[in-house]
Amino acid sequence: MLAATAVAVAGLLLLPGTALAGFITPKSGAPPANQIASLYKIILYIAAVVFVIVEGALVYSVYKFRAKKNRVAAQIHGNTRLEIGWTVAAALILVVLTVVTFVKLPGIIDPPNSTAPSHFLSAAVTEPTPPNGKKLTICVQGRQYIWRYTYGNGCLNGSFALKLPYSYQELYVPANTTVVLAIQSTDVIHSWWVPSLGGKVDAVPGYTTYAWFKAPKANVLYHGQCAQLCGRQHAFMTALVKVLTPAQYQAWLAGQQRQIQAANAQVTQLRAYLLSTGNL
Ligand SMILES: [Cu+2]
Repeated sequence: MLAATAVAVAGLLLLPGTALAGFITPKSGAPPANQIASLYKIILYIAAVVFVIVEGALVYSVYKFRAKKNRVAAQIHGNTRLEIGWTVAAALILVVLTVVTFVKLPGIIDPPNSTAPSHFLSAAVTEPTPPNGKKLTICVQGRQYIWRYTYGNGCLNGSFALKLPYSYQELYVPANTTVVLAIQSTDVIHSWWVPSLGGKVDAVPGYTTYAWFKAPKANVLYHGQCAQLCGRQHAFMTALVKVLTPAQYQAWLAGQQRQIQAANAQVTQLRAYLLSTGNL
């Protein structure tokens, strides 16, 4: 029974690229999610091998040395060679995991260059920067219970003064562009997470945290979810990332800017009317 379970679990862990992919391994599809998933899988597979060996030895021993009537167990005091052996083996596995992790870490932390033609890209000092310095910075603001995205340079300091375009819930980005997110919160701690694009990053009131991703293909929609219990409607605090071609992105941004300006003008007009008629 135990052996069957061990074999089943091992089989489950080692099945690559089946319907179970993404169930026990992280989602991927774009950097740095791909690098995170690859490091995760290496560690998972090594752990799976250790699991099978340890559980196999246990099941074998339980069966082979099971109690029989009137049988007296031999009393054994240690086995130096065996004990040194499994200590060294365990230490070696840890060394391998450490080396692999440090080799793969830069790919997760450091953003790559944008490959798209990128006249809308800019550089800043405090955020992760690709080697060629070209990136697109978008400000993400978590609030109970929706994500707000502000586009354009200076979104951290002058989003209202500069009348920068913004959108809610759905984030629009150009493909093949290193997008750096500057993440903030206006109320409680939220957590930005689009599993197929990268790791989780908390949105903490009073702080700015950063994340980056580089979506490879246009016309793809990525799904995310606030990953920090932030209140009653936390479950509805979803995020969508819509990847466009750079040209589509430019057009969308201009359109969004126009619509916001038109809506603001309308509100101003309405306000003036209500004031003049004594209704406000
Ligand atoms: Cu939240």
